[in-house]
Amino acid sequence: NVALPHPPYRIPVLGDIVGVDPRTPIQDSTALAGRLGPMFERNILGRRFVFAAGADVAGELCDEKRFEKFLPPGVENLRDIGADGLFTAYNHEPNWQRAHDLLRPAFTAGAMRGYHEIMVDVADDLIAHWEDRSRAGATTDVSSDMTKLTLETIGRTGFSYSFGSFERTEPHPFVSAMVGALTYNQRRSLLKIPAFAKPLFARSDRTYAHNKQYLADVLADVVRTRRRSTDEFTDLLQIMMDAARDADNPNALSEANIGYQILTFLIAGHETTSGALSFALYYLATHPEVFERARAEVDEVWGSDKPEFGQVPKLRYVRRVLDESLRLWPTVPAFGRGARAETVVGDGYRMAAGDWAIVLVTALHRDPVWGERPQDFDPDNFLPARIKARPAHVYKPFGTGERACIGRQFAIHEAVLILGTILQRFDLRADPSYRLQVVERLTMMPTGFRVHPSVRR
Ligand code: MNH
Repeated sequence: NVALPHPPYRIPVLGDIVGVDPRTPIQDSTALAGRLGPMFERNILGRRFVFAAGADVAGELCDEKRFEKFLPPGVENLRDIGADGLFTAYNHEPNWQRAHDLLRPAFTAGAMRGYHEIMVDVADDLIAHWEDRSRAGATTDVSSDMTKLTLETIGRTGFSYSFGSFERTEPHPFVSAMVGALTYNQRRSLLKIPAFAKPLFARSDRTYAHNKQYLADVLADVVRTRRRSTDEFTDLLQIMMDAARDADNPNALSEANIGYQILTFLIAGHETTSGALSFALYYLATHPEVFERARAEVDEVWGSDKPEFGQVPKLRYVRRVLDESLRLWPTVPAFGRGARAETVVGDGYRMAAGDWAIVLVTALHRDPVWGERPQDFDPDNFLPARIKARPAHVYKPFGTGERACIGRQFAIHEAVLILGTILQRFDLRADPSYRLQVVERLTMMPTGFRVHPSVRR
């Protein structure tokens, strides 16, 4: 068996902790990939992380015959919140297949038609907010606004539940509780805290308990609100509640599991799309030639009308802007793969059944298969001819195989609709001195990025 390369300063017991920053594990690992090659390991306080960063080895790990989804420590910790909900379920847990079969029909391309009007309504809230900023001649924080937008969208489409995000100046406390819980779990996956040091972390443990309780309160309110209502609903929540009442439905979920699905969708359904929109707006605001080309397409396809459902996927160039943003900054930056049986990866790296590795999507997306300057932003990377010229499995923002993202079509419809709407109505000016800075909390998101929106004349 070949040994994998690791960072140069390895210390007994502590491992490769020189340069470990629990705030930026992905960006640090991506930088390491540049020096250590397509497959390498980091040993952090006795915990071993194997990374697949190159296109060839990542492609092997995406082979569903040899590998399956694995929950690395960062994701496994989230079971404390998501338990056997769709995202955090182990492959063998029966509720995964049940929830997947039950909810899959609500996520087909055609099903997006049913969400379109609500998505347009939420877009109107964003427009009104940005018109205010425009009138005031003020800037606005892009990630914070995109989070308002995507949280409202998943709340209203999936659960007919509004968080009133645009009526608030501060983020909804659901968002702060979620960010706190995600950040805590990311740190906990990297730093195993020895017993003697536990008291030092008592305060952050208490804050976490608090956040977790708040998330539970929100989910209870979502269910209570539904039970009180006499209206008719067809949303995700209703699909799950109706199945639970139907004794013949093999996909009926327990009340507890429905709760885990609600939290899973409220979190997975907004945080990642918010990041994707924020990165795309960053590139649009800093690449005037791309902005003009995208706007010309919107003008041609939409004119000044509100978009009909079928007009959204016609924005081919805007879609390429989104795809390219998710290439450079895949907002779910890594996923775990476990070997189904003993196998050999790359140049002789042997894995036993159950051994696992992390596909480092950030590094995969900057592999030399992406050209000589993979760090450059170029939406034409997603022209059909260029896609065809690349090997399979080199673009994985939505994961892979059976456990890939169920919300992919939803995210793409929402994001293209919003980017089109912004291009149609606003000029954007970014502070020229801003340097992209990215925060990690298992997901990635720009921070401190503000634009000055002005209503287009
Ligand atoms: Mn989503 C799984 C990325 C939007 C709901 N999502 C995944 C995975 C990736 C991913 C990667 C697989 C992770 C793994 O293998 O461990 N998701 C994204 C990105 C966006 C996104 C980059 C937006 C951009 N996701 C959404 C939206 C929803 C959603 C929107 C819901 C409305 N995602 C899920 C769920 C899963 C998932 C649920 C788990 C699916 C499963 O395991 O069956």
